[in-house]
Amino acid sequence: MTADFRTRKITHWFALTDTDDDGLITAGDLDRALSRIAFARGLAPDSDHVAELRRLHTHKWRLLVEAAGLDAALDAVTVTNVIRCLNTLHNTPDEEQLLGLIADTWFSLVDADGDGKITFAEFAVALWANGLTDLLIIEAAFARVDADGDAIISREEARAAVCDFFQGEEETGPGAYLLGPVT
Ligand SMILES: [Ca+2]
Ligand SMILES: [Ca+2]
Repeated sequence: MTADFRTRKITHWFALTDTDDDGLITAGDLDRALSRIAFARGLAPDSDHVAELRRLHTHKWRLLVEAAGLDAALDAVTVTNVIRCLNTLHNTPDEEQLLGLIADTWFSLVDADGDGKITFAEFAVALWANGLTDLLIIEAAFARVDADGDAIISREEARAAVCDFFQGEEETGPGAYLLGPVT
């Protein structure tokens, strides 16, 4: 039986985030993801900006681990852990808080010039760092997130897309294609 669309999206996100393919997301995976995007953006690894992004990443990691009801000292989660965690949180205020934080962290990572808008170029760099290199897929993903079609992803559009990615069941939702095609 094919899993529901929401579960498939979460599994897709997990596979992209599990950079060394060992079936676990560790703090190291998040750190590698951060390093890739910092590299793609030309940021110095020891810059204050990267330190701030790393702090946000660590905070997000702790929230996820704690929300999953796991030992806060745990340094690895499986896809089963993540799905159970997100199912437990589904439609609670804690889910709103976690997804809001994920959306804000994602926005800060992607908005390279910090002007509060994500351009197509900024978006493409971020998806490229996530392992998505097909320009047609990146264009389609951008168009879906840019709900009002002004060629800019606003904070609100980013938040709507991230929330839809982790919460929505609709294959036509604004976040459904955020990380490319979901199998
Ligand atoms: Ca920008
Ligand atoms: Ca827009």
